[in-house]
Amino acid sequence: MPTVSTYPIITAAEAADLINNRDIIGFSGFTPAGAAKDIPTAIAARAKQEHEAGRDFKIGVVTGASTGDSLDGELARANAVLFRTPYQSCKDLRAQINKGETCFYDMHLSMLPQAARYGFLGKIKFAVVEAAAVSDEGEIVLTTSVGASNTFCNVADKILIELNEAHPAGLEGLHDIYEPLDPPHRREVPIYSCSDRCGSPVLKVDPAKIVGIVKTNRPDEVGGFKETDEVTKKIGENVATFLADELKAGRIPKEFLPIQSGVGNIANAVLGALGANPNIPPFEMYSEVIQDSVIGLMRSGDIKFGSATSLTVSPPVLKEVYEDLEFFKQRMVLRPQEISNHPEVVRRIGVISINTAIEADIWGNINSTHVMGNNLMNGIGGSGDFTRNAYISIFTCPSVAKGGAISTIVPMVAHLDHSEHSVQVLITDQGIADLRGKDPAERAREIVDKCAHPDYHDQLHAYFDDVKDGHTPQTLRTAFAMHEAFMEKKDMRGVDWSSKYSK
Ligand code: 0RQ
Repeated sequence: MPTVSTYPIITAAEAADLINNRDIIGFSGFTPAGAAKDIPTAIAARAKQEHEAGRDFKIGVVTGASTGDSLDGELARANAVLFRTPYQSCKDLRAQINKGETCFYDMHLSMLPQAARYGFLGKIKFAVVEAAAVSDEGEIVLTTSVGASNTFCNVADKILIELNEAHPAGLEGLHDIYEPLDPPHRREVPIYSCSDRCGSPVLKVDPAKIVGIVKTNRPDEVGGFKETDEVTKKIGENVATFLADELKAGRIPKEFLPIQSGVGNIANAVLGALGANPNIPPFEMYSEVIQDSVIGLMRSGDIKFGSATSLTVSPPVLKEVYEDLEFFKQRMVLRPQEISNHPEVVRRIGVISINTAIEADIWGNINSTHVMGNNLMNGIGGSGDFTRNAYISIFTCPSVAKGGAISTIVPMVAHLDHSEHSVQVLITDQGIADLRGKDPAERAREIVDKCAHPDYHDQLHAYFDDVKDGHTPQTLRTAFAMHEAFMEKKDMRGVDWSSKYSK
């Protein structure tokens, strides 16, 4: 790749000065991996100056998914976010969203790029993308994520690049950039197995749109994971047991099928357990994120190939990958999120999806995003892209949260992200509820008996055992009694259905 010679080399502050109040900006980043860092921080500093001078200054922030603190954290603390989409996991931004100070549109991640192209998000003025290399011809080697960077560069009027020396130019070849045409001209996405490539290793942009390059040397801000504890270990083992049994029963083909795994501590532990189970053959991943545990499993040969849109690994693990880049480039590909999460491909290649719930109800509906029905945690992310189209869709969660005061199994979810029609298997540390081919009353018994914590068995049975009315024997008067109990006395245990809510 030729060196940069034709573009203006500017400082992050100079880049920030190009931005106008209320501009909508598409930033690179899917998780903190590959997220823009210096320019958003400089925009935050500019916003503070503007505010001190009594002027309004906010920007629309569109990204691939969550980002790092130097993007979401800095902009949120500077009160510089006009709106945010499609996903976030930042403490300070979350607080503003939950206070109603910042608008947040929670979107399926596969749909974000087309929404940007269709103009549904407004005019994206700037794309701000992190790169490992840029050629004079406008060929960009992206870094640890693709996300929606290709689309942002395509639709934006102007492109600003953070050329980050922390990532080697040898990353060229890791990515596969393919962007579908829009209806009515769209064709099938030509991917028939996890390792298929159908695009370009570099992102090609109009060089005339590149208005500045900011040179930097900053690592991704990916945090580590909590150590696997007894609960997450048990959840992981239960997932592995379920999949090994499905394989034995012939409901999963003997070659096995690609795995998708969500983000977070539980997802990381589940993958570790799959790799450790001798009854599960080496497998491939068609997922959105490659997390720490995948790297060890690639080394051991338990994971044969990983397709994702981001390499979200902690700094020591990224160092390990960069030290042996050729080994890992043969075993992984990073695609645009529109392709890594594409419903057509997920359905075609038979992805087994494994995502994490905040709570599940006894009918199989899942809440992935809101605590007690109103406070946003992170967002739906890619969980819906995969769940709705999976060969088998699995949700996992601990049976209780907050030291046992919250049952994650409730009569009715306080917010609905994935409906009973899309959810096939629920797995907690207590056991495995197989919901396939079961009617609502059967599902309720299966979920309570197999997945609920013993402290809540009697209480949950008391909710539905004597309700005989309707196909789904729900009682709207009492459906949120456990949530109400938590809000009143910080504990869901001991709800007395008979005295408080007579049927
Ligand atoms: O809070 O740390 O303050 O105790 O939620 O829970 O158990 O550490 O689990 O890190 O795996 O995150 C669903 C949030 C799980 C994540 C969620 C509290 C609990 C703890 C975190 P504390 P854990 P994880 C593609 C896939 C949606 C998006 C998705 C997520 C904190 O997996 O955001 O799937 N998923 N994307 O105590 C109150 C409950 C609770 C609860 C848990 N019922 N009530 N608090 N918590 N259950 C990824 C992308 O798209 C990038």
